[in-house]
Amino acid sequence: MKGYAGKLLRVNLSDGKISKEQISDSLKRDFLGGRGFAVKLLWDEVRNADPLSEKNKIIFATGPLTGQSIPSSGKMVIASKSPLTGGYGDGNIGTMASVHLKKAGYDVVLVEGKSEEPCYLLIEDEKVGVVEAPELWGKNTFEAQDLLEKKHGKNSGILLTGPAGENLVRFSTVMSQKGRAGGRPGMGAVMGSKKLKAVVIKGTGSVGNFDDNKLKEMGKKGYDEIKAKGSYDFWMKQGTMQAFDWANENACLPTYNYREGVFEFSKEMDGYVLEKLHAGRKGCPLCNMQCGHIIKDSSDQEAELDYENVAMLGPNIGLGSLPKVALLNRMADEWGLDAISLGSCIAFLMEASERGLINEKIKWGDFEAAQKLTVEIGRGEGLGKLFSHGVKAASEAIGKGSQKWAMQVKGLEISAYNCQACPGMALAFGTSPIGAHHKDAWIISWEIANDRLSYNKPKVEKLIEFQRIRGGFFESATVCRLPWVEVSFGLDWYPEYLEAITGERKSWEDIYRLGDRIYSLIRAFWIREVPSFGRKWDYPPDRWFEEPHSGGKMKGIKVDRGKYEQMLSWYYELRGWDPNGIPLKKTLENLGLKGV
Ligand code: PTT
Ligand code: SF4
Repeated sequence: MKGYAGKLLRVNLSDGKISKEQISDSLKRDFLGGRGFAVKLLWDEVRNADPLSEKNKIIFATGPLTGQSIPSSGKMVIASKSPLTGGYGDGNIGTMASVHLKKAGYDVVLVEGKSEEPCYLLIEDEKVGVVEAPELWGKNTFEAQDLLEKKHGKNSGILLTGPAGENLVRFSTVMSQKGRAGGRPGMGAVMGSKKLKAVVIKGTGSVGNFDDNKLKEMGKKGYDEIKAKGSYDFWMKQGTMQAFDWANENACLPTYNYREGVFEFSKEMDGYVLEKLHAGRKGCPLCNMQCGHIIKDSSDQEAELDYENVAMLGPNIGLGSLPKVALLNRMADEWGLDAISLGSCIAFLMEASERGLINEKIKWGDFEAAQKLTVEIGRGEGLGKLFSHGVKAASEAIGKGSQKWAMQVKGLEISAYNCQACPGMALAFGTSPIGAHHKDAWIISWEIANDRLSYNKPKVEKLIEFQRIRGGFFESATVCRLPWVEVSFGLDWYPEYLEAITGERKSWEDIYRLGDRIYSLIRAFWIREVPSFGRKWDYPPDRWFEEPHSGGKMKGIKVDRGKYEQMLSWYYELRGWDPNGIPLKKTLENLGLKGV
């Protein structure tokens, strides 16, 4: 099939063996790419493995749309068995590495085994090698990026783990280009456990498409359409930070460890403040709506900001200064820590201190304490040791009912939307296949605009539709979803692009089925790998059921547990899973997953 490089590069760090394998047309048809390839490979090859042992594997996977001259296509999926959750984990990162990988002749890199010494993987077209790299070990991701760029060229594609990943912090992420981050559920720690500091890719070839002329023409039309959208100018001014004001106005901004949805200092740090402090823009390759906004942080260094990071390291920890938040964000990037999980851990600590559950006195908004804790988490030392396995493990260690306000699902810290008054989004977090990430179903804006407080079946159907498009299609295609989400770029472009690239027409029905196949296989992976897995893993924390907001326009509202139960049951029914969330045999067979 056209549009793919057609090869998987397998690198075993234990014995140094490197091989190149053909990717079959049936794998391409049934799983498309990116997340689809990743879950199939993990299902087939990673069974009962300790995520930080040599038995685990890490996968870097592109899809047919990756690296093409179409809008925002510089993305790849990084996936592994997660050391944070124990189940399927992945993340999506925009980086030159995705573009180079396909040019080098590979759709997927699979790294297995474990190196004795720090190393990096160097891929230069056909030439592939493992390079010893003691000098890189211990370097932060900005320093390591500079060193590798100096050696291999500024334009190389570089994926890195930071010192936090080296120290096996369970929510360490993979970084690229000093500001792109992907793999929230500990993909950085999997690299660290393999002593794999980086993957450096330089490709010079090209992938043959079915109809290059048509693709070129449609790609240009796509870029033009994006620029002509009414929402484009505002997006270019604020990027994802446009969500900040909206979240505060709609009382869903995570504030004081998700106790509240409105922050009293929001006007000091919203998208308009960002506009004033704006010092530059960054982003992924092949994108004409780049969303990385740079400001000078409180130490006068450049830092890149996104809504999630600002909300989690700002209101959620009670800190109302954008330059200070930017500094914490930069530290997270340098250490290679996921900024969402970091914000959740700091907030949990502050609340634990307020409640007298720990000896240390740390007040809400204490910037110095937040910096100190970030370093301690990155090192896995002091108080940081308590948090280096994430907020779920920290709350289990502290006990005393603190699990109720450890803001996570399946072990992954919740991203930046407070859901006491958004039951559909609460279910989206509950059923996200990697733990509480918004990426699979950001139903919240639809919910607030249409049907906020109801718990009905059409809402559950809408949630599944989002999961099919976002978690199924965009993650396996693999391209950025923000053109569609943020400036209403037409979804119908994508089957057209796919056809020009691969030569095969896929209807939306086919695409939804692909998404369902991927979801059921991810579910099967969790069931196989986590013995206690089942319905109880699909609930948000008790805080959302028990503690209503104390102020704001959603004052007094919380999630109704009985009605949530009903929505969850509808969700399973619609997916063809049993009441415990286990896919039925006939569902698996219908999806072509016989034998799973
Ligand atoms: C993503 C998660 C997000 S989602 C954000 S901000 W967001 C946080 N960013 C972090 C960061 O930065 N530094 C850091 N140390 N940790 C961070 N953790 C958080 O990670 C990102 C964009 C964004 S910005 C979003 S919504 C969209 N996500 C996409 C997706 O998931 N799939 C897809 N097909 N397209 C997407 N487009 C957008 O990409 P994770 P990136 Mg990221 C500094 O990976 O693990 O899913 O975590 O990739 O290249 O940085 O682009 O308001
Ligand atoms: Fe990357 Fe942002 Fe562009 Fe998406 S919109 S491709 S995340 S820069």
